[in-house]
Amino acid sequence: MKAHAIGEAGDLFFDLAEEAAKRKWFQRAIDLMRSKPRILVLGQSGTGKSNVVESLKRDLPQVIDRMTRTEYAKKHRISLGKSLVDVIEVPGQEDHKDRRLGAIYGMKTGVAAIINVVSYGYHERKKDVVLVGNKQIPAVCADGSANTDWLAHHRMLEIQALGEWVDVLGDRTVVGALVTLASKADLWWSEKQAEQVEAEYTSGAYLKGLGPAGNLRPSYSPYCAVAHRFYDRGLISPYFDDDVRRSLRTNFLRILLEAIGRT
Ligand SMILES: Nc1nc2c(ncn2[C@@H]2O[C@H](COP(=O)(O)OP(=O)(O)OP(=O)(O)O)[C@@H](O)[C@H]2O)c(=O)[nH]1
Ligand SMILES: [Mg+2]
Repeated sequence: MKAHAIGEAGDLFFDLAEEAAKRKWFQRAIDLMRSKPRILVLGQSGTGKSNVVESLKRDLPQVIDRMTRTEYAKKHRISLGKSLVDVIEVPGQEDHKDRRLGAIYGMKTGVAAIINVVSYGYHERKKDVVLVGNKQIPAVCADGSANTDWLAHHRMLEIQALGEWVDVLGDRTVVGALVTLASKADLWWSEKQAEQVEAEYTSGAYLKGLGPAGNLRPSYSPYCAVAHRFYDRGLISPYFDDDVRRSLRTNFLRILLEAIGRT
């Protein structure tokens, strides 16, 4: 072959390679723009939603400071297994009810799954005292144990919060599945307590509070996003360690992938 013919063949090869690369990038850009399965993360302020979302991005996220609350609904594009998904978290604070309802009512169709984050009442928010009636209830007792009145009050708020969305989203044509995620297992983990927490979220007042959302193939998963002392001074369960955290994470990711049909 003459030198100039070799040169032309070479140019053609490079043109084709360049074209293929362009198309690949173009396809990738289209794939990225195309809408992804949406996962909506709900739950009261301080249950641990944002830390759960961060733990979907990396195995061990930083503990979010309790003064850093989510102010607006946020979308995160995250790799889950082999899929990209859009995870939308809502602000849980009472003051942000309008913003939260805006995000909930905006979900007219196509929510692959809801993750409702609860934490057995271990809500850690800006204040560490709550006024119930005329009684001041601190979160943590002097001996480092969590105050049972604080826990009971916040469990009641978790059930109340269901009322904001179950009538709108408790519809199988809108939402594919519901996972109740009982986070902060590092604070409450033990064999006996794990049974108690599971019963709390699979029966009784919580199940009743789900109302129509009981049709969303509800599943339950205990979880821990980060190990952290309650209000920096509470006790961590002596039965909890990093092996437990990892196995809960693996189990939750399996349940979530199953829920969105991506196993
Ligand atoms: N022990 C423990 N603490 C956690 C865990 N996840 C979060 N926390 C703590 O709980 C606090 C609240 O968690 P966030 O994820 O910010 O709560 P949120 O539900 O996003 O709250 P809003 O943004 O107000 O709606 C954090 O500041 C952490 O201190 C967990 O898995 N275990
Ligand atoms: Mg948040």
